[in-house]
Amino acid sequence: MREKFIEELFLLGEGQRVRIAGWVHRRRELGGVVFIILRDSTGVVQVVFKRDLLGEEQMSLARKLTIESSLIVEGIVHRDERAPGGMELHATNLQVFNLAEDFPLKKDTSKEVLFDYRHLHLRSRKVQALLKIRGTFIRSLLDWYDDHGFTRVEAPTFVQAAVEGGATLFKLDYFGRDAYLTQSSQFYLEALIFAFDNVYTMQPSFRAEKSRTRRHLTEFWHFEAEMAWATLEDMMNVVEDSLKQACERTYDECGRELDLIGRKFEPPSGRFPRISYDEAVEISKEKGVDIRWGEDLSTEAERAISLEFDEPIFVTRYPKATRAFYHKVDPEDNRKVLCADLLAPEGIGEIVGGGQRIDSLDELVKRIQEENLNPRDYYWYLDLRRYGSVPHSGFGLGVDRTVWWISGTETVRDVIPFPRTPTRLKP
Ligand code: NSS
Repeated sequence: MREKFIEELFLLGEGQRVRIAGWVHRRRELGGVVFIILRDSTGVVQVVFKRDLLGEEQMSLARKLTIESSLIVEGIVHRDERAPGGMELHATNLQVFNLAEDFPLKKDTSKEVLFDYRHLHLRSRKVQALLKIRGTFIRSLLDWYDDHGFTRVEAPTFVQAAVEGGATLFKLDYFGRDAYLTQSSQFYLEALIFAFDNVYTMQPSFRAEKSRTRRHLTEFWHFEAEMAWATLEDMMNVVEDSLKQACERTYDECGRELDLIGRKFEPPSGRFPRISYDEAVEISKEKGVDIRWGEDLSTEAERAISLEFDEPIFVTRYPKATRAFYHKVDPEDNRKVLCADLLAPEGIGEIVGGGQRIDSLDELVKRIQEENLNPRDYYWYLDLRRYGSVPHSGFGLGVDRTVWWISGTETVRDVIPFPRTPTRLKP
């Protein structure tokens, strides 16, 4: 129905005729002339409605236009330095598709109400920019894996056993049996490496995290990769290389969007520092965080550490008790496991968690029993250690958290179209 998107108008010459479509972003009337800022997915343009070009009937239609009304307009390109972007469209024909009711979102609408109206608020130029950054980051990340010999796979959402511990499981009734929403596709990816060596997936994971924090969603987008014949170090190299390229491309392609949200994002360029859990605990203590060796890094500890660095940092080899049962024990210190978290800078904290997996059947059975889990629930996962087991490693990257870091917004909720939290199930 349209001939051009708005951003294409700025390439047209004086006097050219064109038909565009969009929504009323702003409107004002001055001396009988109606000025509309029209918006589509590519940008905004000023459209001028004057009686001499439109006639009385269409002019009275233009006067009635409300915010978010949808319309198709034909007009003539007019170069004018006073117009935003140096160009405006002088309307010759107006077709109103929907005269919008009074738009409920105003300048002073509170943040919580904006989330109640997320289905409308996501038209705002700011949310639009954030979601564009998100889309660009995801595409750039997946490109890296497609270009480096990884096969894309999928895993089920309904599962029968926990990956990351029972505390955050969403339980549901599955035709009279207990089932859960998946916390991670990791175990399925581990099965798939025997067919494809290197695999990845990106799909939602679910966590019943009761606390409402700036960095938790109950449903989040999880990018996960798993690699056969790979050590913890191999895994960290893959995370680093892919994340650097994805950040760089997002920066290159989303300059306009980053400007629009006022974000000065520097894509990481140097090597990501790698520090041990022991060093992380020392840094946290120096910064006044209350932490004892053996505990997981708290949000405050992660924050303190990540503020010390300009690049994302890997923290490696945490105590066994802080990690899920599937982690391989560190051969150099059996109190620890071969794992790594990547902490984003600026106080953001963990965006990636992963490590090397237990590859021995006996060791895995022992760890499952130690955690008071039922080995029968993990029969197929154990089979992977019976038939051609290999050293292997993998990780999960929180897509929402990573985009949150890139865009520097207040909370992780800002960068997903329809956030799910303990208190939010709509829209
Ligand atoms: O729990 S993780 O640290 N690790 C796993 O689930 C592994 N089984 C992944 C794997 O090795 N294949 O979660 C991974 C990442 C974590 O670093 C966060 O960035 C993100 O997933 N994550 C979340 N993002 C948003 N909200 C919540 N609640 C959340 N939980 C984890």
